[in-house]
Amino acid sequence: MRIDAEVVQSHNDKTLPDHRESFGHLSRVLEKKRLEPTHLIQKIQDFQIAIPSWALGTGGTRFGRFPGGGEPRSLEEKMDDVGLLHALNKASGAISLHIPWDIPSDVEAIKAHAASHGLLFDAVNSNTFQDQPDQLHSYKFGSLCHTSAAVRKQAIDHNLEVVRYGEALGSKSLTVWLADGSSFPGQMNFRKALQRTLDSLRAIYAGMPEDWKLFVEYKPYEPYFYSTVIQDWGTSHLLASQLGERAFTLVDLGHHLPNTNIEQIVATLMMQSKLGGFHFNDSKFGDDDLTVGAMKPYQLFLIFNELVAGMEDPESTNPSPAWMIDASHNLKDPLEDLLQSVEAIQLAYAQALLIDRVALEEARERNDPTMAQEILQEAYRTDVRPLIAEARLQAGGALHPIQVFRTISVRKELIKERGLKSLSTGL
Ligand code: PSV
Ligand code: MN
Repeated sequence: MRIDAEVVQSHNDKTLPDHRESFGHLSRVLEKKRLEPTHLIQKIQDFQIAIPSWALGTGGTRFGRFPGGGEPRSLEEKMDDVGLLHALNKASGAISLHIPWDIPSDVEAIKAHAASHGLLFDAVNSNTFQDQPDQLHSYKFGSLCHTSAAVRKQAIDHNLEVVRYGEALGSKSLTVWLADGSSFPGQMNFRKALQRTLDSLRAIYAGMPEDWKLFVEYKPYEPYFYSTVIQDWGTSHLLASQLGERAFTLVDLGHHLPNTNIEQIVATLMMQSKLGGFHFNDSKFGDDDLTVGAMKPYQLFLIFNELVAGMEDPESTNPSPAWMIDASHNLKDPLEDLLQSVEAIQLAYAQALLIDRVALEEARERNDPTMAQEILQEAYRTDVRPLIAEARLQAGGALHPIQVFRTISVRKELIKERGLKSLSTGL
């Protein structure tokens, strides 16, 4: 299924008068603050957020999986789903693949398919956290950190194979997320495990093309875990620093212990030019992989405050980070959830663009926390939804993506095409 531009436009026509009114009001508010709406719109349109191929189906809890039907059955259908999102929001112009779930059998055909939807290939992801049926050695006791050189070599070779697929498709980065760790105290020699991980990553780094980046994720725990090898941003940063200039830390919002100050981590990494990528999601308790902005929208805004400060710093040498959603959908329609997540990211980004940075710096220099808070909240309390809608409208997207999604019965159509019991590969 594809959504024609005319369909989107005819839906937009119906709500255009209301939109004009609210956007007109917001424009006047912004202009009073000496903010130029067209400049903001351009920035919002340029901000593309990659969709992970593994988030297009139903996720699962430890106790069950309740699929909603019409899940993509192939890589082509996954791209079709991202194409649907992009047709509606014009902000999801990239897909992030996970090998071996998404092996492209015919590279040229896959590239042409992506181009037909206006999609690029973002970071490719390796998987050494599951055993594949045809695999010689098991990852039960780790992969890049494993005590056995043969297991480590198998995991390194897999990562290099992922790079080759990514190269063929036009990706420019590899994301490594490891479930390596231990379940019981005393089980693992921490020092040796970290050293082996560094050595394995060195082999992967050396095998990447010269214009590629390596993103290293961190995560403090998994259920049943006592330790993870790359437990926090500091460990990831240590590895990335030792690997070289093209290795970076990737921040996944769900990979922190409760109440961690993630915005401060972002600032520190950008200061060190080591923030490579971002996985957006939200959580209440652990790595819940919920819709972005569903729980802690103010925290998201504070994170974007640091991201924008870093990106707008003329002296910063941090490359533009790779933006991606990493979520799981258990109750909601995955496509609706992704539309909500993208919008939440855009809202936080737009609000961070409104911050009066000169005044904020002055307040900080004066040690005036009251004013600093006023300045941040002035931006955060501004309803920028009409600005995001206008950015979509001007790019040819929908004023109200979810409304269009529902009115034209996208899920019903997908179920008709793919069946009620179609299953997507992924988490
Ligand atoms: C597991 O927590 C995870 O969410 C990692 O963040 C990866 O990015 C993703 O799964 C896919 O492997
Ligand atoms: Mn992640």
